[in-house]
Order: sequence, then structure tokens, then C-alpha cells
Amino acid sequence: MGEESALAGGAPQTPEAVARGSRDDSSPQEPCCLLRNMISKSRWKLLAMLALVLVVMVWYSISREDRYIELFYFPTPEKKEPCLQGEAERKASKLFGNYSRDQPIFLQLKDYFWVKTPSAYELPYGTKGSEDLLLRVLAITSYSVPESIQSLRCRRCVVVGNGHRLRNSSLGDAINKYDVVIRLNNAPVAGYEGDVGSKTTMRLFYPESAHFDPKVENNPDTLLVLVAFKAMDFHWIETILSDKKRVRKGFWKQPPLIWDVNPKQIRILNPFFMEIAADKLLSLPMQQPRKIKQKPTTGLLAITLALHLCDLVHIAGFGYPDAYNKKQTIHYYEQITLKSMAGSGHNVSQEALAIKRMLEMGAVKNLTSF
Ligand SMILES: *C1O[C@H](CO)[C@@H](O)[C@H](O)[C@H]1NC(C)=O
Ligand SMILES: *[C@@H]1O[C@H](CO)[C@@H](O)[C@H](O)[C@H]1NC(C)=O
Ligand SMILES: *[C@@H]1O[C@H](CO)[C@@H](O)[C@H](O)[C@H]1NC(C)=O
Ligand SMILES: *[C@@H]1O[C@H](CO)[C@@H](O)[C@H](O)[C@H]1NC(C)=O
Repeated sequence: MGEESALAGGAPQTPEAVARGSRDDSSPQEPCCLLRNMISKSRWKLLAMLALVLVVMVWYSISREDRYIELFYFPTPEKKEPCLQGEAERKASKLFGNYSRDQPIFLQLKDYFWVKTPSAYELPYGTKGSEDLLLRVLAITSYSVPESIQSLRCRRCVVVGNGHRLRNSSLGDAINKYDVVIRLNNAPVAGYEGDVGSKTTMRLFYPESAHFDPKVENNPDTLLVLVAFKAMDFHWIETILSDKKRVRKGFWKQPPLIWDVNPKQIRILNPFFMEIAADKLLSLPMQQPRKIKQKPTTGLLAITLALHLCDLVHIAGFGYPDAYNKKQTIHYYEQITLKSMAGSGHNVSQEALAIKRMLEMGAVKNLTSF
């Protein structure tokens, strides 16, 4: 009771406190009581402080439940896959041979402006014949690889395919932990975060696959990487970025006419990656007769790029259902079947063999069964 009143009143000179002091101590001397007063004064301060801390903690816990937990438990260090510098390169050299790692990831203005970099192939394997269009596009876009990726000593990357296997996979948190998350085409993130994550470092796309809202399905710093299959693809991005008259002919599907994007986010993928994916992974002839035109999918291209850019490459959501499984949907976000792949110029069974080979030799690892 006495303590309580001392607490509430906060005045140590109350009659109770003085009485208690003289009762407890046999020889009440000045220095002793001064000390006692000081202690009880600071005890009040201490308790007030504790009360304040408690109030702050409660407020904190209400406003940010996750941070409240961190106040009491040290967050366990994130368990990350061990990363061996240069590992992907070593493994990939068995597939690709000792190709030059000096190839830039993205096309640069200086290579087309100051010097005319000769290219052996036309699109999609080279830039031969598209230089003037490309020059105009490079003048209004960028080519830099973000410092946050450049500066990493070891880069852990995940290529997120669009496969149906991602449905209910709960891989979202695991995917978000990689340094670089590469996504493909119009694969949505909004509404699927739990299964596919929310981080997007790069998104590879082409005009016909650009049916996504660049601002909704990406982060503000996501690089939107144009994969050009034909000269018209450069023309499309130019009309979008410079707001010129749109062209509607020359595409196998109408690309978006309005595409709200920051030009600083746009990159043009070096066609070199298409060349080595086609040549080394699929053994396609580089000079194809006009009619056949088989080409790698964006997914295989993204894995090729990752093997060049990263030290560790994981894949998730790759693989198509078996050919006899005609009803099985192929994507995690839309109801289309393998039938829609007919006439696309992709040979999915040949790509499956290429990916199997990469898995077997350990160049890539899978997060979902393949
Ligand atoms: C892919 O990963 C899954 C899950 O970790 C595993 O069950 C499966 O065997 C792997 N498949 C291959 C081909 O490595
Ligand atoms: C690539 O280079 C490494 C070392 O420079 C060498 O050991 C390896 O045999 C080469 N591989 C091929 C396919 O030429
Ligand atoms: C995913 O889980 C939901 C709810 O548990 C279920 O209704 C749905 O069928 C599952 N989808 C797939 C593709 O497994
Ligand atoms: C696709 O690839 C497989 C395996 O390499 C091959 O047997 C098949 O003939 C190819 N299909 C077409 C249409 O080229």
C-alpha cells in the first residue's frame, strides 16, 4: 500500500515514506535518508521509463506485428544456398564451349553509334539489317546492369517459368530470397505472390507477349528486357516510347498499343543469347529456310542468360505436361493447353531434353519437379 502510493504520488517526502524510512532504519541519519530518497526518486523514474517502453512496445506490436517479434527474438540468419563464384560459368562451358563472357548482357548504344558492330546473323540471332532501327531505340533506352547486381560477389538467380506446377507451390518466399529473379512474358505476380513471389529483377518479353501492366506486375526497378525476334519488334518499342504512330501489321498477335512504362527500365537483350541457346542447346541451324523458323522459347533463353550472368542458377515452374495430356493447362495463371503451342515455332520436347541435360550436369537446379 505504501509502495503503491509512493509510486502513484511520486513524492518520496510523503508522510508514509518518511515513516517507513524511520521504521526500517534504526539510526536515521541525514546521509542515509538522502540516499534512500534518491533511490526511491530514481526508482520512480525507472518505473516510469519501463512503463513508457512497454507502451511503445505495445504500440509497435499493434502497428507492425512482424517487427514486434524481432524486438524479442533475434531474427535467424537467412538460410541461403551456398554460392560458389564462377560455378555456373564452369558448368555452362561444358554446354556452350568457352564462349566469351565479355559479351554484354544488353545492347549498348556505343556499339552501334561510334562503331558499326558487324553481326553475322539477322534477328533473332543477330542484328544484321536492323541497325538503324536499333540505333533509334538504343538512343532512348538504357543498357546498364544495376549496381545492386554488379556489386554482388556471388549472384544467386532463379528463373521463374510460367508452368502450371507453380500453382499451390508456396514457393513465393523462397523465390523472393534470390538476388536476381527472372520472369517471363506476361506472367502475373499480383494475386499469385504466395506461389511465385513478388520480386522481379528482370522480365523478358517480346511485343506479342507484352500484355501485362508494366507498373502492376513489376517492381519500380524491374528491368524490362526486350527479346527481339524481328525488326518490327524494335519498331514497336520505338513507337511506344516515343509515342509515334503505332503499326499494326507485322505481328503474329496484336501487341499492346498503350504501354505505360518508364524508358529507363527498358533493355534490349543481346541476340547472342538467342544464338547460343539455338545453336548449343537445341542444335538448330543458324540459317534456316524461311518456312521452318524454329526458335528457343523465352524460358530457355532466360536460362541461357542466367548461366551467363549468375554464379548459381535455379529454375522453377519449367516443363510442359506430356503430349497425351490434352486437357492439362500449361500455365499457372491461364486456362490454355499444349494445343496453343502448335505453330509457335517451339519444339517443347526438344527443349525438355536440353533442360534435362542441364539438370543432370548440375548447371541448373530445379525448385519444382521437372
Ligand atoms: C526437381 O526438384 C524436385 C523438388 O526438389 C525433386 O523432387 C525432383 O526430383 C527434381 N527433379 C529433377 C529432374 O531434378
Ligand atoms: C575451356 O577452358 C578451360 C580452361 O581454360 C579448359 O580446361 C577447358 O577444357 C575448355 N573447354 C572447352 C570445351 O574448350
Ligand atoms: C490449390 O489449392 C486450392 C485450395 O486448397 C484448391 O482448391 C485448388 O484445386 C488447388 N489447385 C491446384 C492446381 O492444385
Ligand atoms: C522435336 O524434337 C524432338 C526431339 O528432338 C524430335 O524427335 C521431333 O521430331 C521434333 N519435332 C519437330 C516438329 O521438329
